[in-house]
Amino acid sequence: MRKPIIAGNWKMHKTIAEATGLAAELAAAAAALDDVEVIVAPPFTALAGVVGALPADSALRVAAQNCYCEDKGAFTGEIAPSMLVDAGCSHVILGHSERRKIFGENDALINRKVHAALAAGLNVILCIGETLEEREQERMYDVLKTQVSEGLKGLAGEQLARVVIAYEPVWAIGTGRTATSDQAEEAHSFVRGLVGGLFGQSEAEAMRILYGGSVKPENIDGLMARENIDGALVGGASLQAEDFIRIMNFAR
Ligand code: G2H
Repeated sequence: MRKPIIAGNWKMHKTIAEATGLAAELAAAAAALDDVEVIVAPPFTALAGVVGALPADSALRVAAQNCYCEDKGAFTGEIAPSMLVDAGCSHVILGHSERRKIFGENDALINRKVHAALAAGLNVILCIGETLEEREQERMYDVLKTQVSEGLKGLAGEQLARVVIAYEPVWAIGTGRTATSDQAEEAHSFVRGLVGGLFGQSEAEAMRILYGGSVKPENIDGLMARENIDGALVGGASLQAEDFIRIMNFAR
């Protein structure tokens, strides 16, 4: 049985005070849910504040939204994986489509980041997903295959166990247009098959694959009902406690 994960990606939203307040509310709700892993990804400036505001035994885990692939050095504006560990993070989101599209990140760089994050002891949420154009040109499977095989290249068993994949079709991100549960299940099942082909059947069975793209309290139920959907990476609907707590509760 794969334990479901509900992760909130706050993107470039929230002051330190707003982030710590929301995290405290979510931590209280997460404490009652021992069958769901709940993760929040505040902006960098709020990470240490959020971790500091949580009770020592909090079930809420904290992720960063990105990191660099070096441990230190002259990389102005970048954050090392070890700095995220120092701030109290347990996870990092890598390869989000906004990083790929707006900041030009490619699979090779993302793979270096995955290795660096895992080496520092972080868990990785690796985002993949096709654009609308790629889907319409029937290149979706090729794109997913490349993103999975390049993103996970060179990983061994123990490291792979600390990776979660988030399938986020780019055309569904922040658009209000969610993939149907059939479309999502089809992609998730394909991705699980890819992991199986690359690493083995038991690794594929153990891999949590989250869906992301306009997840809301109204559509989480249908997504979670599907065999290969193990949770969600939630953007817009993770910014208020009420919606996110409803989503957390649907995932049980
Ligand atoms: C996809 C998702 C969170 P939203 O980016 O990663 O955002 O739920 O707003 O589409």
